[in-house]
Amino acid sequence: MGNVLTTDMNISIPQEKIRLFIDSDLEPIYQKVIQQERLSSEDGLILYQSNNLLGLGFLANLVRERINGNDALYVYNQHINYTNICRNGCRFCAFSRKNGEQAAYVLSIENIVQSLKSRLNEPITEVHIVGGLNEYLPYDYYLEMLSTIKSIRPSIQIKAFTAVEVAFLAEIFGQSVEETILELKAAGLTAMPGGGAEIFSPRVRQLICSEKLSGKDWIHIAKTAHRLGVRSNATMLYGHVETLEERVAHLLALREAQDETKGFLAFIPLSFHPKNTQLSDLHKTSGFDDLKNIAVARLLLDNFVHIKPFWIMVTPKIAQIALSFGADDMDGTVIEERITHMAGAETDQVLPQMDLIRLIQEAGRIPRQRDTLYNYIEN
Ligand code: V47
Ligand code: SF4
Repeated sequence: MGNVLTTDMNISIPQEKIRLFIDSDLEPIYQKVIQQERLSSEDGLILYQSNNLLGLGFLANLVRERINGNDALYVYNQHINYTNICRNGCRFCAFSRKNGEQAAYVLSIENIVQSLKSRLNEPITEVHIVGGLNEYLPYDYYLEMLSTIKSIRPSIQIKAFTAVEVAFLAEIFGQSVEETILELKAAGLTAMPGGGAEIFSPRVRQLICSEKLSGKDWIHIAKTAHRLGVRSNATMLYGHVETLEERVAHLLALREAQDETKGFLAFIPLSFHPKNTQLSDLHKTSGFDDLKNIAVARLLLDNFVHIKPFWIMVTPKIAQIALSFGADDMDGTVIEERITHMAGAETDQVLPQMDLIRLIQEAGRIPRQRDTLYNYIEN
């Protein structure tokens, strides 16, 4: 029986066991993975084209355990979607409304204060804030939102405003992206969420979000934030009109940016939810594709430390299984998420901390509470 040395941790895996998972298409990639060689775009396509889900998971898990050991992270957080009024009309979005339209809303600073105050008894460490591109809000609204949150809960970390919102604020208030980020940071911003990346391909953007900033601009804003000391996340919206080649190109563009700045904290694949959108004739993604996206991301994004399934979108069950397919982060408790629920997500609004811990433990991993910047919080 031949043994193969798999990682620098000197784990040896019997050949027959490997053959259970790895077929001839994946064999060269397996060799690269154990040599810790960077995968190419051709490798990425082979991975996406493979239906050997267990093989993909086996490979991704080797990398996951090399980077993250047996830990699985979660954060105690709260979401606030401050407005759904948006000048864009992305075809995949069920959340946005035009000003004056039925169900259009803006949360006042007082509403946000109430929402935070109602949960002061919970050990929330992060507030996650995103909204539409609302031309009717003054600049002070954004700064006041951040500083007021900090005054109510000084230790809370604020992960707010995607690159799309930052570009919008800079544009409509006539200042540079740098100035905008620095002012938000001074008002209390800790990090930026990864939304708005969608798929970088201009072809896809033209079809699904023609008014949104380009993929190149999204990356430019993320890199600018990193340069100014604001870390951020990265996402990819999959399961609509994109090709597998376009998914690979998206991931490699993120990898290139990360080589440059090391500023991305985590990558989160977002599964498209079609209900109530202009693309409602498309199907929801399958659990198979959800797990495949986690595994391929883990394998291609060799310079990202954390891969996070968003349980609100893929369900807690898939997120739990994803912990064996490359993922190491369960996101968080999430309270009051609107964007995916407007698009037909049937998941709950809240996953209590005890449930997150149980899901992680049942998956054979060690639960670790983290903060926004991925520092461990000892309980
Ligand atoms: O930018 C919009 C996506 C994003 C739909 O950084 C949709 O920790 C699926 O970015 N179906 C917002 N997705 C959510 C987001 C996010 C979520 C969780 C964690 C983090 C993080 C970031 O949701 C949008 C867009 O890409 N989205 N509509 C839809 N129908
Ligand atoms: Fe507006 Fe964002 Fe929805 Fe696009 S995805 S319409 S930018 S809220």
